[in-house]
Amino acid sequence: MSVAGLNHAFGIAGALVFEERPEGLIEARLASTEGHATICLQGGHVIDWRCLGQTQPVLWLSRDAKFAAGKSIRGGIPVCWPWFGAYGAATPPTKNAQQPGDAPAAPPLAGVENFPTHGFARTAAWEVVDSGVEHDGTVWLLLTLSRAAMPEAMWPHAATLELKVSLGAALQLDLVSGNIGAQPFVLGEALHTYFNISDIGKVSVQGLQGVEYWDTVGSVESKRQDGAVEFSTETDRVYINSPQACSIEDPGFGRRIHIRKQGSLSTVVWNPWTAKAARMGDLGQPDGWRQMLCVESANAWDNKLTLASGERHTLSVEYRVEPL
Ligand code: TA6
Repeated sequence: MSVAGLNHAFGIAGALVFEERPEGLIEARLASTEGHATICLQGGHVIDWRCLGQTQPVLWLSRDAKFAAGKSIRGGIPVCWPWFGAYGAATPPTKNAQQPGDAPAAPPLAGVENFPTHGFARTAAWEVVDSGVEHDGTVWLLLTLSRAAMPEAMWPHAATLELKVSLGAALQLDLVSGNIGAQPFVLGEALHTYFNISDIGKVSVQGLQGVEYWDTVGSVESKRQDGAVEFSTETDRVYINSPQACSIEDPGFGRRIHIRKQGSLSTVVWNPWTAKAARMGDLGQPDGWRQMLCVESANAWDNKLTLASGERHTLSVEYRVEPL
């Protein structure tokens, strides 16, 4: 649908407008009395969120981010679906390789070596379904990834996927997966959120004390979190069986970012540090990586989901900023 068509059908004066970026991608800009957010329709990808009282954006977006058709955008909130990480990786390493999406004992799919990391949803064209403003001024946008946009060769399952983004004093995302086929399938997912922070050496993640995690830097090891998560080297951890809330404490920006979730049993904490950031090349050289921290609400590794025929699953997360 064209920008004009989208604005005619779903635009809301003073609250929601659709615009085309110079590179041709279409964005939805949400505005409430509490803040502003921008969503790129490609990927259902929230790329910006600024809230009242905060001079610094809450989400990090790489200055090297590409806005090209079919390219993942570095930053914001990528939607990882219908698998997390490399397709078919044996995660955790103690289990046999389970092809995400396949019912147990299904034959492996052809061409898996080319399947995109973190699934295809974040680079696919999503469609607008509905929009609205609540009585409290919360503005929301409902998007869907149609079955036609789900590559059959990678995902031979009858699935539905919707994302509702709600902007009020908090930012809330509801990712709803459905199995409309006759067979169960295994699903991995994450809202892979990049937070804008003052400096990776000055922040911590609170709330994961005592939680078991897979440390995936170097050889994969199972460990247990001792105290707050602090950063002094490449960090890439999948906290499992962790439904609880957590928060990012950022004294440099004088704020605490609360992350509250439902329907998510995994929390992924990631910062690439120097060497991996240099290899990735799109984190804003030379040290853009110091201003980002991913805390991702997921169902991954031990917590992959099996959706039975007719079943729906919602992963919800609410972000809220509190001044310190
Ligand atoms: O969620 C952490 C992670 O899996 C890291 O290992 C790193 O690969 C990151 O995601 C970014 O992945 P991407 O495919 O977006 O480059």
